Amino acid sequence: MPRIPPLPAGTDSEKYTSDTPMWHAASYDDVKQGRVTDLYFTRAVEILRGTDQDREVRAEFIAKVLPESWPWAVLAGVEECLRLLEDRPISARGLVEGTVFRPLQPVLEVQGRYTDLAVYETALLGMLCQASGVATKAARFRKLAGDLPLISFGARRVHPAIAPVVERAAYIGGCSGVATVLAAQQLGIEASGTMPHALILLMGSTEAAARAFNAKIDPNAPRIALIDTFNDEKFEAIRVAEALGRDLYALRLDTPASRRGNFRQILEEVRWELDLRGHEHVRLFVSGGLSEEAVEVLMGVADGFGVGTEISAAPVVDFSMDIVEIEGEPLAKRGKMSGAKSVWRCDGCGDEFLMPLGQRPSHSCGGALTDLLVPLMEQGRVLVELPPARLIRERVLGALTAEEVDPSGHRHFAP
Ligand code: PCP
Repeated sequence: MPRIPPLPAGTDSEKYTSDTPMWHAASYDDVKQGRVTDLYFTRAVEILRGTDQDREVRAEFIAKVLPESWPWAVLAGVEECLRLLEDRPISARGLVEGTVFRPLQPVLEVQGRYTDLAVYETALLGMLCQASGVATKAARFRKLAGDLPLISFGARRVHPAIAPVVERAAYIGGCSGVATVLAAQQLGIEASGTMPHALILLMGSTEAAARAFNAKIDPNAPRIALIDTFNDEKFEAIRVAEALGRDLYALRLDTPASRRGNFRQILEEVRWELDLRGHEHVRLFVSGGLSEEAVEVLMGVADGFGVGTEISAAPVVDFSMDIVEIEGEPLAKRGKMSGAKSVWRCDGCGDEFLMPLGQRPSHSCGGALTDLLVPLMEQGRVLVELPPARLIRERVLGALTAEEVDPSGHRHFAP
């Protein structure tokens, strides 16, 4: 067993022994105990603890702007935030996981003695920023792909210790499935996949690999052959379709950029040749460096997408956590609006209103107004059902089809 490099002096060494294999990742206990925190928070606690200045605060999480000028984003990571704060003397209000939100809308507010919550700021932000970015990117691809299969392929772009976190966010955002086995198990779904180029190289031909797949792999697994390894996609498609016949479910084109040219025309040509020969049942899946724009161009000829980097390495949503109230008195730093807030949404017209907590907007479209910031935790006790990712994903899909994400955004500030 290779020895783990010695830890910096002062680390509680009884936790890290040479027979405790670990990556350069934080353990559950490291995060839960607040060890994944920025030093200046521990210093603030050291200065404030036991003094009159250590007071009850409300601090809210807001993104002033969204990446790539997104007009909306999908909130993900809330469950882990609540697990982190559970059993701590902290209360919280917030949007439920999977809610579509907009810039400057509070998504979470924590309340408690400052020194009880300070060391969690780093971890809370990390849990929300990354997961919300991934979920939003997945949702943006879902809107472009309509009801077509959209598989998250991107675990290979992130550290394996957090791959299930990233794939959960991609699934919540609207991906139909995920490629990593562990993530699929945690989500309670079947993992999605086809075949790697390596299999075809070792089997000597795409046809041989497809036949072997058909002979050896679980009969319930869809037969999807990768057809860009050796030869032109058109001729590979015909050969594989004729070899597998009705057993063939789909072909995957992962055509390298050096050969891609007009990818849509390649797909149209393959589609033509397959249909001409009676293989209308064979679907065409695409993957490889797919961007939102690429999916938009391929709609109408592609029957499914595998997206990796664009989703798993999505830009983070730049949330910040800021005090907005101390001992019940509104107070915030320059650039932030002080005081606890409500985010009202009209279920009639979709309009949204940011109001001081306790104030309702005057709105007259006849729809019912709901404050989206709901009590999530009371003194460390979780108050809400934490639904499985499957149900959170359904909430997101519902929002994507509703008015909620139309470009205008319907957002109003209090007068
Ligand atoms: C992999 C897969 C997708 C890539 C990586 C991940 O390609 O087939 O095309 O998607 P992304 O480009 O959106 O990040 P290769 O590694 O070339 O294929 P394989 O692993 O099958 O050899």
